[in-house]
Amino acid sequence: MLEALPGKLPLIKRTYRPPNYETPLSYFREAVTPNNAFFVRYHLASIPEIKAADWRLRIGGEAAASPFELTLDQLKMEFEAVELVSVCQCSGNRRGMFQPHVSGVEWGPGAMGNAKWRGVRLRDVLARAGIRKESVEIAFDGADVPVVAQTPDFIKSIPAWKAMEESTLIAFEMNGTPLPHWNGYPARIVVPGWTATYWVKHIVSISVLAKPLSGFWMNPAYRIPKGKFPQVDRFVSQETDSNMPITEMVVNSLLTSPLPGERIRRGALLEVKGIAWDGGYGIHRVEVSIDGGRNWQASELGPDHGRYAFRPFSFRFTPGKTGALAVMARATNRAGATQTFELIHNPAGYHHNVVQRIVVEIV
Ligand SMILES: Nc1nc2c(c(=O)[nH]1)N[C@H]1C(S)=C(S)[C@@H](COP(=O)(O)O)O[C@H]1N2
Ligand SMILES: [Mo]
Repeated sequence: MLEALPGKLPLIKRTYRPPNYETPLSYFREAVTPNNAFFVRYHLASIPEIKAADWRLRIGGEAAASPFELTLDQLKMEFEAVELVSVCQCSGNRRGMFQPHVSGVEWGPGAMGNAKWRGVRLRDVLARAGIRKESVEIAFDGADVPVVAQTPDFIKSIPAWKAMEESTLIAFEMNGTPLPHWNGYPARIVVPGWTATYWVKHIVSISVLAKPLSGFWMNPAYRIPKGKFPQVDRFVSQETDSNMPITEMVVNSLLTSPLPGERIRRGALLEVKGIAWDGGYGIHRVEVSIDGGRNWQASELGPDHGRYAFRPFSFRFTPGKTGALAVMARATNRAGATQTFELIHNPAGYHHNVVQRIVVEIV
């Protein structure tokens, strides 16, 4: 069901309150996702419309030596601006395709997008607050709040080492314009490589913590079983004996053309196209199969917008006989990790990176 939020194009409505809207497949034919088609995900239903002049960002916490506050102008003027292209992907992207079914928002493949983010380095802002040696995590709180008191506020943290990486940003622009309201105006956290749960929108408070953050959205939410995924980044301060927080995205790809069920003429050139991405190692290759997975051939990779961005791929061939034809694509990253053929089941429905199989009709 397509429906437009104010300022957005019609998107696939998953829930209205809180707003959860998915990007239709056609927008992934472009390597950069337009702002007005970018997916929207919220856990809380009370989302204030923030005016730039009223907004303040507080930086503090028990392990910050000198807490302070910033206006939007100060954030933009007093720190060096940086730009990078990065995928923002919900941990639960493709959850709706889990078999057996798991509970949660029933996302198809469009709970993600790729944008050029402009902002300042989180570490530069933290440096001004003077991070003490005992700091373990940096916590983020946005301006949105729960509607009922039983719902916990959405507060997320990342390890101090990740906060200090030069790619971790406080972003105020997306694809050359101020962030859209639904994507975190006036500023959001950008954690390239890591799933979007850490990319807190409408950021109003950053806390330097001397002990691990507790709270529903850290545990039990956003956890994966230990040892089941080829996840490399560790969030050690949050690990338990059996599970750990989700961290970086696993390598994945999405076929954008042809579409399932499409009828294609025998003898006409068929172009298989799609995008591939991972948690920041960069895409090494994408192989395509046009015989249901028996044989695999290298596709051609498109422009490289950096190791955190969507990498387009394409593969051309001319189908020689009529009938059903299964197209598949499998991405491998520069760390040697590749997509799975079998779903790695987990109770929250995260990290779905099963190789797709699209059947078209050659006529
Ligand atoms: N303030 C706030 N930030 C948030 C969330 C939220 O509920 N509130 N959800 C997170 C999750 S789980 C995702 S997937 C991304 C979605 O980003 P988008 O809405 O810009 O696409 O925002 C993250 N940041
Ligand atoms: Mo998410």
